[in-house]
Amino acid sequence: MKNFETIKVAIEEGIATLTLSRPKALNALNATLMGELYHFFTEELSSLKLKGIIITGDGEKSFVAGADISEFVEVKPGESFSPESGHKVFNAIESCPVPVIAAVNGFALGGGCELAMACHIRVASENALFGTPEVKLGIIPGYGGTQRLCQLVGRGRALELMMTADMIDGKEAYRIGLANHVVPAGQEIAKAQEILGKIGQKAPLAISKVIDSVGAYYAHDRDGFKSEIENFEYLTTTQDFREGAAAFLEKRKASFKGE
Ligand code: CO8
Repeated sequence: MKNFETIKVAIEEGIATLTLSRPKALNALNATLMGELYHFFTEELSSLKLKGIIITGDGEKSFVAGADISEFVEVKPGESFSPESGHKVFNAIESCPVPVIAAVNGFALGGGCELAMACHIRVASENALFGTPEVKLGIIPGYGGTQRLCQLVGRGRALELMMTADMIDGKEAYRIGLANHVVPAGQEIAKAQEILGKIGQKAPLAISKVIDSVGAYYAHDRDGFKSEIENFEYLTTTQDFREGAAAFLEKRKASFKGE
């Protein structure tokens, strides 16, 4: 695997933990980190045969404190710049065929909150702080956050969070549905591992098609019901489908091969 400058990768029992590591900038997303994330999800993933991925931030203080604001000053007055390449990175995470869990420790602000939202599941520590402070900088969330926040917490709460730039802690994020779980500080990775352990016992191709079918619900250019039918039909041709049914009837644990 490529040697990353800003991401520490540890793989154990089929679970890759990606620790985003720019501690001096509270793990802010600079161009290098975004490029490395994209590389992992598009170039490395398929050869790794993973059961799941956990994304977390280095240190106790921060998951990711947003896009790297120091890179904003490179934009000349009167010029615009596009967050489109960032969309590609987060879309690659969202459509990843194996489950991706954000283990949110500390600040998840701006692009950090957006990154957590692009993951399939969010486990927040009690001391996590989520927020979308972009309007304080004269911009709006630009990595899909205006859309994904609505999907997760509904229009009213999303508008309030984006317009006030208020931060909310892990318990509040859980209460409004932004986080799937809230756990005492330091237990977020263990909780994410526990969830991936459960998912890892199920048929991997079926898991990937759950992700794809749910993705189709939110994609404006896809018919979700049609995608479900196609995915279902495909899964009935797999060996795992035969194994799952046989194991049930033989009252034994299924042994899935992802084939
Ligand atoms: N970018 C760059 N550096 C940062 C960032 C950041 N987002 N956040 C923190 N840092 C740096 C600080 O500059 C500081 O560096 P130094 O020690 O060299 O001065 C170091 O990290 C520690 O930070 P603080 O001293 O500020 O720590 P505090 O505990 O006092 O405060 C906060 C922590 C509240 C997190 C504070 O640092 C802060 O408000 N950070 C900025 C948060 C923010 O506004 N994030 C949103 C950024 S915009 C965004 O994400 C848009 C996404 C879409 C972009 C599309 C682009 C194409």
